[in-house]
Amino acid sequence: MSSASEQLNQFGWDEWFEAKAREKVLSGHRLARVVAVDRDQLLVMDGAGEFRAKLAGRFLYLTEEAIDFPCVGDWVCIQSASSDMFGIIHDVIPRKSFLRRKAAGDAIEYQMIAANMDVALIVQSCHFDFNVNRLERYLVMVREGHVHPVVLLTKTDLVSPDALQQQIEKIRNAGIDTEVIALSNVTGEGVDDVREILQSGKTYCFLGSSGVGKSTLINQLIGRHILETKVVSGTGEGRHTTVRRELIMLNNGAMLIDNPGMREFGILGAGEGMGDSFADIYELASKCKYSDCSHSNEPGCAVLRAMEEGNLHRVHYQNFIKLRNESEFHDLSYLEKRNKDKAFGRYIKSVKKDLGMTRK
Ligand SMILES: Nc1nc2c(ncn2[C@@H]2O[C@H](COP(=O)(O)OP(=O)(O)OP(=O)(O)O)[C@@H](O)[C@H]2O)c(=O)[nH]1
Ligand SMILES: [Mg+2]
Ligand SMILES: [Zn+2]
Repeated sequence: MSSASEQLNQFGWDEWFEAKAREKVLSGHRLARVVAVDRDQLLVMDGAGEFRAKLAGRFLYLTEEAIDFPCVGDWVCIQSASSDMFGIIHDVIPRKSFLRRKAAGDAIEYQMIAANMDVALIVQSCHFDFNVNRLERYLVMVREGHVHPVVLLTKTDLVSPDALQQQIEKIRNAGIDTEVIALSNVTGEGVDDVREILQSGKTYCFLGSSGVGKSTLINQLIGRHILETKVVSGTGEGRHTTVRRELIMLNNGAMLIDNPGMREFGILGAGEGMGDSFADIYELASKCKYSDCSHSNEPGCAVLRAMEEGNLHRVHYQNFIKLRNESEFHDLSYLEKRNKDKAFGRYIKSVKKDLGMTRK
C-alpha cells in the first residue's frame, strides 16, 4: 500500500478497497471518504482534513440509478487543486457493504442509507418500541448488506428487570442469536458495554425508530452534546429530531453514523410488525364504524370507546398512535395514495353534479 493510502487506514481504508481502486484512481486524483451529503454538496475527509466536494459533470451524466450516487461512508476519487473551493468527485469505489431500504412508492427502487459499514447497531427501546418482527426485518436488511448486526435495547430504566428479561427471551425464542446489549442513557447502565465493541478504524451505523435514544447514546459515547435530541411528546407527532446523517469520529478512532428514525421502513409491508404489541387495539379497530377509521375523532370508533369506558389504557393507546404515525403506515406512498383517492372521489362527485346525477 502506498503511504497516501496508509494515512486513510484510520478511516477504514484497507487492502479490499485498494484492490478495487486500482483501475479507478487516475494520477492527480486522490481518495477521500464521504462524511455527509447535502443535496449536490458533499463533505469528505482524507488524511489532510475535511473539505467540500461536488460531483463531476461526467459522473452526473453517466449515473442513472439513485443507489450509484455517493452516500455517507463511500470512498470516492477526487480531483482537487489546493486553491479550489470544491473538490471534484469523479468516481465511487465499489462498496464492501451497504445499508439500503426500499424507497417510498410501488416501484422496487432502493435508497442508500450508508456504505461501507462494519457494524449496524439496531436500536429498539424496551419501553413500548420493542417488537420482534420489526427487529427481524432490520436483521434481514443488515445481513443482506453484509453488515454485522448488534441489537441495542434502550431505556431499561423505564421497565422492570423481569420485563426486560422477557423481551430478551422473545428475541432468543425467535431464533435470533445476535448479540444484545441492554442499556439506559439515564442511569448509564450498559453504555460501557457499547463502548467496548467500538474499535478504531471501524464504522458503526445506528438504526431504529424515532425517539428510541440513538442520538442521546451517541452523545454519551462522544462525551459531548453535539447531536440534537428531543423529548418525546405524549402523542408524538412523528417529527424527527435527527434529520441528517453524518460520519462522526470518536476519540478512540471508531466512526459512528447517526440516522433519522426510520419512518417508512421499506422492507416492511404496511402496518406489519406492529401486530403483536397492539393486537388488542387491532381487535378493537375491527369493530370501528368506518373501515378506514384513524381512531382519533371518528364517531363509532371502538378504540376511543374502549378508552372512555376504561378498557384501554391511555398510554398504550398513545404509544400505538405514535408508532403508527412513525411507521410505514404514514409513509409518503400511503399518504399519496390516500390523497389521490380523495381527489379522485371529489372529481367523480363534481362530474356527477355537472350531469345532474347527485341526489338531493
Ligand atoms: N428514560 C429514558 N429516556 C431516554 C433514554 N434514551 C433516550 N431517552 C430520551 O428519549 C428521547 C429521544 O431520544 P433521542 O436520542 O432524540 O432519540 P433518537 O433515536 O435520536 O430519535 P430520532 O433522531 O428522531 O430518530 C429524549 O428525550 C431522550 O432524553 C433512556 O435510556 N431512558
Ligand atoms: Mg436522533
Ligand atoms: Zn376507530
